Amino acid sequence: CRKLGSKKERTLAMIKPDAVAKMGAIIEMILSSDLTITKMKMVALTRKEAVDFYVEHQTKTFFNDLINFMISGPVIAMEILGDESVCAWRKLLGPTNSSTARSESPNSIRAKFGTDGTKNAAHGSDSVASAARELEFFFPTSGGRGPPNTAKYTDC
Ligand code: RTP
Ligand code: MG
Repeated sequence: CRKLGSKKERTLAMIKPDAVAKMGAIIEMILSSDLTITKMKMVALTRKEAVDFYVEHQTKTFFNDLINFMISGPVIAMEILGDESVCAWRKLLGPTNSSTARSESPNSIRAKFGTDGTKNAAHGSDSVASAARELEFFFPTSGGRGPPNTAKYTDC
C-alpha cells in the first residue's frame, strides 16, 4: 500500500463464520491499526445472499465449499475507513490461504485466526469498486432501510 499522502477510502471487512468466536481479538487488531470501524453488524447470510455476494466465483471449483462455509454461522460485516483502506485491510488479512499466511505473514489475521484455504477468518474487498458494491450489499443506502424510525417510546 502506498503510504504517501492520505486518500481516505472505505472498504468492506467481514469476519467469516469460523472466526466470529474470535471477533474480540480481530477487532482489537483493527483498533490498534490506523483504520476506523464506522459501521458493524452481525448477519446470518441466506444461501442466496452468499451466492450473490460471491457471484464472481460461481464457476470456481471451490464455490460450493465456499457457500456452505459462509452459511455455516453468522458473519460480522464492517465498514472500515482509513488511508488506502482497501489495501491496508487486505495487508492486515494476509494471504488468502491461512496455511500460507502462517509461513509468509505470521502476524496477519488469517495466519492467527484462520484454518486453511477456505476457512480463512475474514474477507476484504479487493478494489474500491468492489468495496462500493459490497458496502451497499451489507449497508444499503437506498431502498433497503425504510423510513427513519420516529416512533415515540412511552413505556420506558
Ligand atoms: P476474500 O474475497 O474472501 O477476501 O478472499 P480473497 O480475495 O483473498 O480470495 P478470493 O480468490 O476472492 O476467494 C474468495 C474466498 O473463497 C475461498 N477460497 N477457497 N479452497 C480454495 O481453493 C479456495 N480458494 C478460495 C476463501 O474463503 C477465499 O477467501
Ligand atoms: Mg476476493
